[in-house]
Amino acid sequence: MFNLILFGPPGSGKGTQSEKLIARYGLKHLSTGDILRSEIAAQTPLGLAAKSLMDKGQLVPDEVVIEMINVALENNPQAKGFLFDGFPRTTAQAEALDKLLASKNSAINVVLALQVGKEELVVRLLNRGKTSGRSDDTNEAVIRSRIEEYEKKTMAVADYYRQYNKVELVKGEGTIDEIFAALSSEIDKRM
Ligand code: B4P
Repeated sequence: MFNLILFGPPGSGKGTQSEKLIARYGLKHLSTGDILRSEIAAQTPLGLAAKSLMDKGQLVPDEVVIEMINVALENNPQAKGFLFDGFPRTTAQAEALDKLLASKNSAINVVLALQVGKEELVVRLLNRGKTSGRSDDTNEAVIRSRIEEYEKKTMAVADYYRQYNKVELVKGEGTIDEIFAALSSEIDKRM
C-alpha cells in the first residue's frame, strides 16, 4: 500500500491537486472536508453538528473525524493506497491515523506539504466563494479564522511527521500543472 498525506493550509490546493493525483496514481481519495459536506447535504445529525463549527471556521471534534476515517478504511479493503486530504488536522488525529494504519500492517509513506503565502490563501478562497456555494468561503473573517485554526492546531501535524522524516515541502504557488508536476516527482521517487 502507498499512503500519502497532502498537507497544507486551507486554500493551498489540496482538493485541487488530489483530483489529479488520484487519477494518475489510482489511490483512494479520503477528504474529511468532502465527507463532512456530504453529511451536511444529507442533513444527518453529524452533518448538522459539524455545520455550525465549519461555518465559524473551526475544526470539527477529533473523535468525529477519526471515526469517519476508520469507517472509510474499513469500507475500502481493496484499495492500493489512500490519499488523505484535509486529514489529519491535529496531532491527536495523526496519532489515531498511525494506529489505524498499523492495525492494517500499513503506514504513511510521505507527507507532501504545500507552501502558500497567507494573503494568496485569502484571495483564492474568496474567489472560490463566488461560485462554490460554500458558506465558509464567502466571509473573509471566517477564512482568517480557518487559517488561524491551521496555525494553532494543524501546523503541529507537520512536526509530528517530521520526527519520522516523512515531510517534504512543495511550493504551492504557480500554475496547477507546475504544482502537480512537483508533487508527482516526489511520489515517483518513493512509489
Ligand atoms: P476542507 O474541505 O479540507 O477545505 P480547505 O482546506 O478549505 O480546502 P482545500 O485546501 O482543499 O482547497 P483548495 O486549496 O483545493 O475543510 C473545510 C472545513 O471542514 C474545515 O475548515 C473544518 O471545519 C472541517 N474539517 C475538514 N477536515 C477536518 C478535520 N480533519 N478535522 C477537523 N475539522 C475538519 O482550493 C482553494 C481554491 O484555490 C480553489 O478555488 C482552487 O481553484 C484554487 N487554487 C488551487 N490551486 C491553485 C493555484 N495553483 N493557483 C491559483 N488558485 C488555485
